[in-house]
Amino acid sequence: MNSHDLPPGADDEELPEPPTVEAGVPEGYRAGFAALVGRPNVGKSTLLNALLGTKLSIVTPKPQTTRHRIVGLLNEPFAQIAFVDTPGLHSTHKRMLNQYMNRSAAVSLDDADVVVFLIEALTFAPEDEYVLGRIQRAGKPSILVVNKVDRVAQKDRLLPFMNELSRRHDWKAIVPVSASKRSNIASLPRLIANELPESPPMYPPDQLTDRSEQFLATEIIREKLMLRLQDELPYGLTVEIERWQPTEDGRTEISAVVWVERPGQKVIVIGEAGELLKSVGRAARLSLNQALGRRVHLELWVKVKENWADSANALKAFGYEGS
Ligand SMILES: Nc1nc2c(ncn2[C@@H]2O[C@H](COP(=O)(O)OP(=O)(O)O)[C@@H](O)[C@H]2O)c(=O)[nH]1
Ligand SMILES: [Mg+2]
Repeated sequence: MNSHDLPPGADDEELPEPPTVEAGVPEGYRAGFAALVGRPNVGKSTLLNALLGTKLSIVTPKPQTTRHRIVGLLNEPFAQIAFVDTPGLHSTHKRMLNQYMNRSAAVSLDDADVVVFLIEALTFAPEDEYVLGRIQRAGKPSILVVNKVDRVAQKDRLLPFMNELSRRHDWKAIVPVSASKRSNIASLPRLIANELPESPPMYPPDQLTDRSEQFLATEIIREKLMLRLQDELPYGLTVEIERWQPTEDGRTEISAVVWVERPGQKVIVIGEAGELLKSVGRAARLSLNQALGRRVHLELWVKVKENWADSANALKAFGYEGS
């Protein structure tokens, strides 16, 4: 993934010296990957959206909302930072889907130039300890972001907390923030860029993400479902785009399937008189209009595939493959 690394054989004698400064790139310009890591629910996706100033990664109050790795690109005059939002690293590997999520987070850590480790203010749980262990083994420059400081009533408790953590690891910086209120995040791009290699940009400057519109659409629909469903059900569903058809008048017709694991779940997702699914459809359509910058027509269907989250074939078919 480090596309700015020199290709193999770049030191062969026949090859001309690579130019040290690319045309149009200011001296000292940097580019690279910054992995956002932390246990589920610490606010990684919220921070990514806050830094990009746009909603890219879905957010719900439920842990393990993010299932896929997603790259969000921040272009600054001095750097291009490719933020990698990851599913939270967690130490329990219950199902095949969870293993995929953990693998995907671990790969991001291995591929990163710099690690941004999020924790919640005044909390350092065993799961945080687990992630810190992974970071220390990865041996990358790391920045500690102490999130959700808006929830701390006694601000004087923050400093001792951060002092304690500063002794745990050789951090490049420790930054207290509130991702959801976007407070104190302005210094982060510069601190992160300092740890990136000097390199021309890796992606075109107008690109926001490495993911397709179809992918973003499935994520938005899943977010609206997760926000409306209780208990375990949000973890038993996934969304697949069945039809994606631009129309002559500039709209996009989208037909998507919500896959659940059991017939009983289908009844719940549809809701009484179809109300729940209708409300998900409405909310998703509004959000899609905004995300895609054009009007969409959205149709949702609910179908059952028994135990898809534990089936290698189903996971692959639904896009949970590789990392
Ligand atoms: N109070 C507060 N809540 C936050 C903050 N950042 C994120 N959250 C909430 O924490 C929950 C999990 O956020 P999310 O970004 O999905 O966490 P992730 O699992 O690490 O990606 C959501 O309900 C967010 O609204 C913050 O700075 N302050
Ligand atoms: Mg997330």
